[in-house]
Amino acid sequence: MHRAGLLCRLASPSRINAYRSASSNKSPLATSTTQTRKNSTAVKHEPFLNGSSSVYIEQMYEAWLQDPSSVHASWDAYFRNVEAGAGPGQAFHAPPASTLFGGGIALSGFSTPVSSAPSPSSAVNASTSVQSISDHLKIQLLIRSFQTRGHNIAELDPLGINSADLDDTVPPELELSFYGFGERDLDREFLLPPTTFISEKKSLTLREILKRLRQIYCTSTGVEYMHVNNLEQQDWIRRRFEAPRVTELSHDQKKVLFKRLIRSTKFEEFLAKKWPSEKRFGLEGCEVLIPAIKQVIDSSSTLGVDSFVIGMPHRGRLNVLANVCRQPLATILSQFSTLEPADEGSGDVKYHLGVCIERLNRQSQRNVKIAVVANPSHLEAVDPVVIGKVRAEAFYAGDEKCDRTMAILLHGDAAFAGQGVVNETFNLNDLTSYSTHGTIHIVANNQIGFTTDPRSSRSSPYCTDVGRVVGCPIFHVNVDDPEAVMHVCNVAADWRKTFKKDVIIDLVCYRRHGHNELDEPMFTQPLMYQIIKKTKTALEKYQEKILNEGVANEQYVKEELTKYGSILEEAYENAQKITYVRNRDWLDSPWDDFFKKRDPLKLPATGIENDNIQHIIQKFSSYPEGFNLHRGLERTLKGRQQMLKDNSLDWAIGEALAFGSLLKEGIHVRLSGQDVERGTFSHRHHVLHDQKTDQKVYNPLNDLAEKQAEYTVCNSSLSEYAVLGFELGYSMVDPNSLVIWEAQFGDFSNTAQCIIDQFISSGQSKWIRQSGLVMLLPHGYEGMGPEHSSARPERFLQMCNEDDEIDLNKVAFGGTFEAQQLHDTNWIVANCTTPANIYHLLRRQVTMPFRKPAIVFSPKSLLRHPLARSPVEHFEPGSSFQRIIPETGAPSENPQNVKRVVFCTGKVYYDMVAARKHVGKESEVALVRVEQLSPFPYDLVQEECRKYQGAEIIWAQEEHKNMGAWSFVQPRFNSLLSVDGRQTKYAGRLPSSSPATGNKFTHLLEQKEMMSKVFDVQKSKLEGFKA
Ligand SMILES: Cc1ncc(C[n+]2csc(CCOP(=O)(O)OP(=O)(O)O)c2C)c(N)n1
Ligand SMILES: [Mg+2]
Repeated sequence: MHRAGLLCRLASPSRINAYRSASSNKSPLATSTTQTRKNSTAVKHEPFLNGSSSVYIEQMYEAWLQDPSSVHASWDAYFRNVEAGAGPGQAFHAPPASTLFGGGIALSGFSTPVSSAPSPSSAVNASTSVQSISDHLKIQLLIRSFQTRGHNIAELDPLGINSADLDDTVPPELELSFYGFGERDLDREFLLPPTTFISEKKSLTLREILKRLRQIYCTSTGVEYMHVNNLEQQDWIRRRFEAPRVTELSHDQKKVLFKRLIRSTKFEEFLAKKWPSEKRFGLEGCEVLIPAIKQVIDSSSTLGVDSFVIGMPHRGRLNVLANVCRQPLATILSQFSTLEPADEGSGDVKYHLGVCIERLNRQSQRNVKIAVVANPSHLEAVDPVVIGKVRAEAFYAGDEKCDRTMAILLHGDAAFAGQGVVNETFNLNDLTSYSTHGTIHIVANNQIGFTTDPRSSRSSPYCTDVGRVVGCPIFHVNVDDPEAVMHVCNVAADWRKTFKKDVIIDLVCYRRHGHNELDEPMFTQPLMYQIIKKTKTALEKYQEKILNEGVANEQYVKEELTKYGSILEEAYENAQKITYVRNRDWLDSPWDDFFKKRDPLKLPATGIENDNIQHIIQKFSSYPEGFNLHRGLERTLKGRQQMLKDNSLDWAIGEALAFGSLLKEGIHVRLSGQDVERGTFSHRHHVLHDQKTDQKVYNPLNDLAEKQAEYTVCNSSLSEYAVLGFELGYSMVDPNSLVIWEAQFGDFSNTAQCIIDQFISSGQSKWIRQSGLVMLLPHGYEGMGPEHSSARPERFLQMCNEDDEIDLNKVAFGGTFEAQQLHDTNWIVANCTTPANIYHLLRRQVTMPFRKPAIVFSPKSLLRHPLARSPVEHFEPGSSFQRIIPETGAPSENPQNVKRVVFCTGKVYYDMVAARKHVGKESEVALVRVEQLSPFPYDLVQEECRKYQGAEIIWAQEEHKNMGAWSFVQPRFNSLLSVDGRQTKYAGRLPSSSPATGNKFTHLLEQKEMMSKVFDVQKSKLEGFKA
């Protein structure tokens, strides 16, 4: 099926013509005089012209126009006939039985002679000329077939047993017989089409053409690029692989390569010798990975890149840290000892750790920064994080096109083909607010995934096929030809620099040992491992090669081997002297300056001055003159002005005041997610669209002040995993920023669960890396069914690191209690009910002296709820984030009359306010909102409980009992209350497997049942109640 697809594409003129008319004005057939246009149409309509031959003939036609003698006599005759007005199919004089494709497709319509056309070349034997044209077309097709399919038969497997594309057959179009050619034709000379660069000469014998094509496309490099839909880019690649001698290295380059192979190979050997029973996920079988990464860095650095962010899995990671980043060897080796950690954090296994190192690149003589981003076991999860980090680095450096900043992503073959996040990440590359202008991907394709054969782990021919979706070239290369590897690395770096697009280097290799060094591979891959046992290392092979070529002598080889051996031994000795491990040595995104300036237990104020509030709202509710705003939005903006007059600000204004004030303070704000520009629930409208001019937009929050920071608000692709990962990576670069990811509905965040579990909740603990990322997760039971009600607060709460018991004898409330809690938490979980509180919470993210992720359950109906409003004073100096919003009505004035104090969180509060009124219990039930669930506001909860001494204490929630905050708050309440001999009771829905009913009637019924429990009234009392 795969092959048939390719053939169809080769033979599709409509695609080629459509492409050409859309992309090229230069074609003489499209732009010359009327006469030429007419003739070109005739040429185009010739029945023998298919998509692949038309380019060739068009170029010949162009040459003929300049100089008729520049083409073969038969073409001269043909073009003259066309010029003389011969119609489609009539310009050729052909024998009736001629065939084009080796007996496959018959040339029809060629047999009618054009008697009326004056032809000075009528003497030319018609049969000979058609045969010649036909043969040239075959040659052109042959060349194109090698360009398209040559990689399928390239010798890519260093073991010589597998085919990297999982197919051992030879595509027929790569065989001479397919074209009807045989031995007799080998020494015939053919003109070369302009779509090849295999020779500087205009023609070659078939023998030479074939030899060169096989050498270029079918030996140790398989170049897969004909899916790139751009002729300029195709030609660019052709030149870099087809031109004679392009892949040759100088003696010096060969020596550098040899030394790098020594380091890579001997590093693994050394670890294996010293720690034979330790897992290290060694690189044996793909040692060339180290020289490959270094070559990419050398070339890219020479081309102007000075910051590299690397994402990679376990395989060869220690080697990369040692030999690419040059993390001190002793520091790496000390990870093999059982040493006590000297600083904070729970740490991680050695093959997951990150680093960030600045050093001089010897080849380019430029300073480079290389960061390897810490990652979990979860393969490929780090990809979007790396891309986000690159994007942020480039943003802060003003490097708009990522000329100086780039990502290198390393992959295993099985993971690259199997993990969906790879595709999600690829899909970010051309999106304006997410692009990093090209990533270089390197696959350590050892043709196995743990114990699984590629035939069981992918349905596509190559493990790299995902890259075809975005049209990136793919260079497959046999690792036993390290010089070919160096060449593709250079081309990849140059490609990225020139076209700012992704490129994949597929290092086809093997895995010398089991999945890790303790695994027995013969259990599952006996034949493969019998061959591996007999296979020499790439270093041994390359050593032989350079000795044979006279590039180096035995003494040089020995000296180099000894030199690196001593370096390793010395490092080993030094490692023995190290008595502790420092997690800080493994930080991928250090913020030293940020922490130096701050008191870790001081929480600065978050209120802003009234005139600032007025200014931001005024901007947020207006638009430039001449801008054609939608009528409905005009009303919305007017409504915002009215709210200011009424001193009753809504959610959208709360958000805008947080963002706007930070922007004016020079803090970059980025809000990303699906449809965030407008807001899923149409409350935000941060990007206004002119109703008459396409693409004309106005973003008021980017028009606040001349010196403000940039506000990026961007609708994302329909991805959670990659986009959340991206924003996390973005947030890691500069602590003085507010980075927010918003889910369309909170429940969709679980498709990004790995980023949440492995990075956001545990990142600081594992890698001492902080992030102030905010996740906005719309949440609330509004009868929208099981999938749009719950953002699953229970899951986030369950992952909080806080103790669910408090020892009141040991803890003192007041003072720095609140700051200390925030300092110690792994993340903040909040559910705000007022615009002012979300505003303070967002501002606090940036004013805090440290960074913590914030999980915020955000509202849907509250965005427009008349009670969910805040007065201006609640944003002004003196106001601050309220961890708890106490009861302020009648019950708080007469607490002794209160029979029940009901704690809750989120939007259900407003439902309860309505129900309380409905059942007439406004003075005897106090309603308290817990706005910050974690860290749990023990101090304030205690205060509220003690205020209502005689009251029953209730936790009310709209989520089912096995969901929501109940299981989180219950032990906390009880550990507080036990000293006073009290405890809390649950009021809400019963346990359930589904988060919410899909039936509106049942929903309303459940709401009433809940209220009857909360207020301790008969259900009948709630007749007519609707929340
Ligand atoms: C998402 C995920 N699923 C499963 C695993 C378990 N696992 C660890 S390594 C591995 C095989 C990886 O194969 P490949 O990507 O080819 O890399 P290699 O180990 O061959 O270098 C698997 C399945 C994992 N780490 N991550
Ligand atoms: Mg593998």
